[in-house]
Parts: sequence; structure tokens; C-alpha cells
Amino acid sequence: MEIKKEKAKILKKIKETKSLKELDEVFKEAQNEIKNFTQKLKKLSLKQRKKFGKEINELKEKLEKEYRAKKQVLQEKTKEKKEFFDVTAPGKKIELGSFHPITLVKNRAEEIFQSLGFEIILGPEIEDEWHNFDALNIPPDHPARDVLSLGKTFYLEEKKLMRSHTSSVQIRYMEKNNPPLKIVAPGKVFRKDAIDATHEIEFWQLEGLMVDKKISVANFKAIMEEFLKRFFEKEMKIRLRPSYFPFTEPSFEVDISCVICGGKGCQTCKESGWIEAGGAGMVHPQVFRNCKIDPKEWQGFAFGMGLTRLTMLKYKIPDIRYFHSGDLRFLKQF
Ligand code: 2NL
Repeated sequence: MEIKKEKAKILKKIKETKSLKELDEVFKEAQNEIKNFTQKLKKLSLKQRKKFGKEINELKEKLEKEYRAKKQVLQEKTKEKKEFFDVTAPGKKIELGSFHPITLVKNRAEEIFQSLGFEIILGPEIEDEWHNFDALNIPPDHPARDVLSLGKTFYLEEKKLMRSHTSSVQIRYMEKNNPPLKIVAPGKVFRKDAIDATHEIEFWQLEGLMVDKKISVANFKAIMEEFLKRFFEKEMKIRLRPSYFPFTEPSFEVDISCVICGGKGCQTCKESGWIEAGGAGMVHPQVFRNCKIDPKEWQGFAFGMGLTRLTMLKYKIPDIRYFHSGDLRFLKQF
């Protein structure tokens, strides 16, 4: 039995291993070899059995000792490799989110109106008929109030509804506060509509109200022109066209010079040079009375405009459906 020769071979192999896997393989191989030697012992004489038995035990011990030692060395090495930290490598950047374009426009609009002395007010999205319709002088048979599919209002249980404009927020404010008033109410509003490139069932609006002793349409024009100039960062012309709303008298549509072509005529303004930006008027005396404000003492203008539409004009967004698409290719541009 060439135990000594085998011993040298095994120890050399262990020394040369480079990985834990390789070491384990060599160790198993050596154990098998030792098993073979042990089996061969049976055939030997007692004297020889004693001699070789001792040598085998020594080999076993030596093998285990070397195995443990080498294992530790290899383990240390892999640990070092894992813990290596390159301080010169550039850091991993955290992906930053961004504001939704409507939020950007809402924030900017609020900032401008605040600097013009208006207070920002908020109110509930779920409303009652009084604040959304009756107080605004909208008669019970008005088509917008139709509970059938023809109407554009989303009705809920117990005569509640989703507000169709933020006028309701201004009514709530007038019920609790005495004039003079200078407020704007931004917020989400809801209307039953067939969704297409310019219509959604949920969109953003901003309404404003200024009430004092001698407020006129001239004040409205000045405020609106100043707002639009700051918002679009260029000189803007506005045009008032006679119109009708139950909550204002007189009432008008507010057109702005086309932000795409500057008034020359293009696809967006249908070659007219003007774009509809919202509506406005002098608050109807009945609306004041509904809020316990004396219309003989107070007067003022009110206006409403679509923040969603304003966002589309400012960033030249061709389709309203992008806003709720959740598409990062769209959102990351802002
Ligand atoms: C539009 C038209 C308008 C108002 C909103 C208003 C509010 C109160 C009293 C009187 Cl509390 N009026 N709001 C007035 C005229 C027009 O909005 O086209 N909006 C997008």
C-alpha cells in the first residue's frame, strides 16, 4: 500500500485548488481513496494492519486539517471580492419623478392670481343640488340637471352629485364670508360626455370671483389680460362675445388671440385667429341674494376657464386623453 505516496498527492492537490467547489471535489475524492485503503486492510496480517491502519488514520487527520485550513483561505478570498467598493465609480442616480402638466399649470395659475391679490379656495367634489345648481340660479328644468342620460351631471345616491363646475366652491365661500371678495377656486369637475380628443368626463377648471362696491367688466378685462400675459409669457389680446349663463348678467364668452399662430389663422383656431378660453360675466343679483349678499350694495365679476384646456394650449398637447394615459413617454417631458 502506497499510503505515503497517496498522501503527498492529495496534499498537493488541495494546495492547488482555486475555488470552494474544486476543494470540495478534491476532498471527496480523497475520502474515497481512504475508504479503498481501509477496505484493503482486511486482507492483511495483524502486524501489517496495525502499521497501515495507523498510517491511514494519520492521513485522515491530515486531510481534514488541510481541508479546513484551505477552506478558510478560500472563503476569506471570496468575501474580499464581494466587499470590494469602488469609491471612484459614479453613483447610481435615483430616478426623479415630475409634476403632471396640469399640476404645473394649476400651480402657476394660483401663483399669478395670488400675486394679483386673490385667495385660493377649495371645496368638495361631491356636492348637493343647492350649491351646484339652485344657488347659481340654474332652474330645475335646465338641461344640465337632467337626471336621464341626456344630462351631463353624474348623480349619486341621496340627491348628491359630482360637481360640474367649481362655482359651488365660490357659493360656499359667499355663504360664509362678507364682501369685498377676491377668490379663485381651482379643481376637478365632472361631466357626462363622450370622450374624444378634446372631451373627458373629468377635467380641471379654475373659477374666479371679485366682489366690491364698484367692480365692472373693465376690471375683469384688466385682470384677465394681466393673467394671460404672465401665463403665456407674451402679450395677449382678449375678446368678449355676448353669451348667456343663468348665474351672470351680462354674460360673455372669453376669446384669446390664438397662441399657436398669434392671430394670423391656423388649424387650432379654425382660421379665425381666436381661441375660446372660458366664460365670464357680472354676478347675477339672484346669486348674491341666494348667498345673503345685498346686490344693491355689492357687485362683481365671475369667470370660469378650463385648466385642462389651458394646459393643452400652453404645451401644445393635441389630445386630452394623454393626461390620464399614465404613459411615461408623455409624463417625462414635463
Ligand atoms: C365657462 C363659464 C363661468 C362663472 C363661470 C360664476 C360663479 C359664481 C357666480 C357667478 Cl359663484 N358666476 N362663474 C361665470 C361665468 C362663466 O364659466 O365657460 N367656464 C369654463
